[in-house]
Amino acid sequence: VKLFYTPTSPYARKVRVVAAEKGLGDRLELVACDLQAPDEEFLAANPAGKVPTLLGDAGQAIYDSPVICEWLDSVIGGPQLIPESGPDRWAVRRGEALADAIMDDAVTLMLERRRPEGQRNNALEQARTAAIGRCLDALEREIPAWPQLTTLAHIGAGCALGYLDLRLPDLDWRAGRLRLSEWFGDFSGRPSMRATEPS
Ligand SMILES: N[C@@H](CCC(=O)N[C@@H](CS)C(=O)NCC(=O)O)C(=O)O
Repeated sequence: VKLFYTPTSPYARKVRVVAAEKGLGDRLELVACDLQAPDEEFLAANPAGKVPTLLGDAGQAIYDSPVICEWLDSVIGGPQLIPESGPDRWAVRRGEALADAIMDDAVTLMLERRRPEGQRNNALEQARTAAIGRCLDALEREIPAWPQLTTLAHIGAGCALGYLDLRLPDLDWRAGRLRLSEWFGDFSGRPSMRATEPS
């Protein structure tokens, strides 16, 4: 199984943590991508040219990160990260979506901030910052209600928070969110999280 990724992509990190938690180990071949100069094999696999993109052993391409995570969870052995049915399934999928929303807004905000002064869209930055704050507040409320196991929701949340630390530390996401801060402190010590820390 081949994974096209970049070391700092939070979506790719989510997939790498899922693979590690599933015990995929060396069977996951990591292929670092240059998104400014994507190579042909990568673009043939995913016409959108986004990481993460996975190529299965039979050459089948799988994207984007929610689909890859579900695929890994269903075809690889190891602990189940997405409950099969019942209320827990929807709590986990919703938690995953919440984490993905933080990643989407954080990437948008980071790119906007990199634009030259004068071309930056302040209204957009304010709206995305406010959305990140609301999603973090929801995580602070919801995390205690998630299944008491490692699930895809926990992995997504861990990767989203790690990305905020990397790219938007000034947002100070821990302020006023004690439970989430403590939870992240524990969760980021997992071997799967430590092995995938953005460099
Ligand atoms: N919804 C996608 C988002 C993936 C994504 O936006 N990846 C970024 C890197 S963090 C990317 O590949 N950007 C390159 C581009 O948009 O051309 C997923 O969950 O996989």
